[in-house]
Amino acid sequence: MYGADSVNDDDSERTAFRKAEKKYRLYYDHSTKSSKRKKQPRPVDLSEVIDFKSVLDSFNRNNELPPGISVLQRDFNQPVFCLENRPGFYFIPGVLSIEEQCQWIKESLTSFPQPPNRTNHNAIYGPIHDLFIAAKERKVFVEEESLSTGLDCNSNFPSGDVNASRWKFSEGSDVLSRGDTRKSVSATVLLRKLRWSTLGLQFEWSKRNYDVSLPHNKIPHGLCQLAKKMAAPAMPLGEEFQPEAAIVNYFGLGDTLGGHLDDMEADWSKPIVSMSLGCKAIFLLGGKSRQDTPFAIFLRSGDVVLMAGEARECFHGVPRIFTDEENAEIIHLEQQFSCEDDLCFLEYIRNSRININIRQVF
Ligand SMILES: O=C(O)CCC(=O)C(=O)O
Repeated sequence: MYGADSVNDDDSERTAFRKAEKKYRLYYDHSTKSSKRKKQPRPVDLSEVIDFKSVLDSFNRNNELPPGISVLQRDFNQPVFCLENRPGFYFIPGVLSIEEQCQWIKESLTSFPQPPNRTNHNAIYGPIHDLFIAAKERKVFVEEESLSTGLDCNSNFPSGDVNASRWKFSEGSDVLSRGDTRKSVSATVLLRKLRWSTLGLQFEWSKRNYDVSLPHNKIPHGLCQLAKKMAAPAMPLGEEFQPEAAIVNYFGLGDTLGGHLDDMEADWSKPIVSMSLGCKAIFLLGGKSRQDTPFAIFLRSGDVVLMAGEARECFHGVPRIFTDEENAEIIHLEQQFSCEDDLCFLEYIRNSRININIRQVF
């Protein structure tokens, strides 16, 4: 599902969804003007991308909506837009306050990847504590020699965590000065390669289901409250959303989320609540077949998407994030994260996007 590298060209145009992914993903042109080859992002035609920020502006100004877009007639404190051809898909532009965006960016980097929550790094390194702090302190993750032989890895750790505890953060200078031959990786690289963490009930990617036997903490109360509020427009009348699991996706420049369905939850009448934080992205919302031409939609920091009912059967993915100043649209975050203590968050989010999607599993 995840990818940061090239699409196999033979496959790339096999379906309408693939074709759209190829159209929007980041490619580089190599300029040979100077002796040094310089990578330039290939320009992409964004004229067909639906921009719900503009839709909201014109709706607020003169009550007008473009063809194919309607507004949900339900009590919510701001307009909720729907795509007439994709029932069950809802878009709430810019609904998260700047303070909420900053809070959840911070949590996504500090507390959400903490064990027992799992991340994509578990399978290789075991549980990692305090990765963000280690990256801030320029630490290096080192494989401990003393434990690397004769350890019955399988006995101590849950599945997928077989290498746990063999790795430890060290001061970067210690490792370098000793001409150390142990395997090592800088915390900064690990942070850049953090692609997901899971909250609440833990999702087992290899089996594509929730493994309720895995140790887990409840989703934090504040996030539950926010998700319940955001889910309300898409909930069956009189019912309240029960957040039980969440996946946090982390995107750096060139990272993509390939077209997929979220079909592992029991009751599709309940929405997935999906929040965007950080750099702007393109979201592709296809149909029930990969052959259906997807809608391309901008996602900005503070936007919330709800997918319920029939929309749960629609392929979707993220082929592109924008990190350049003009397109990333994170000036408000730059202002909010300007104090000394927050610069580490700013450094990360300037080149990244975070998505938190919250689910009711049962
Ligand atoms: O990053 C996004 O906005 C979409 C995330 C998503 O589709 C997923 O995690 O299933």
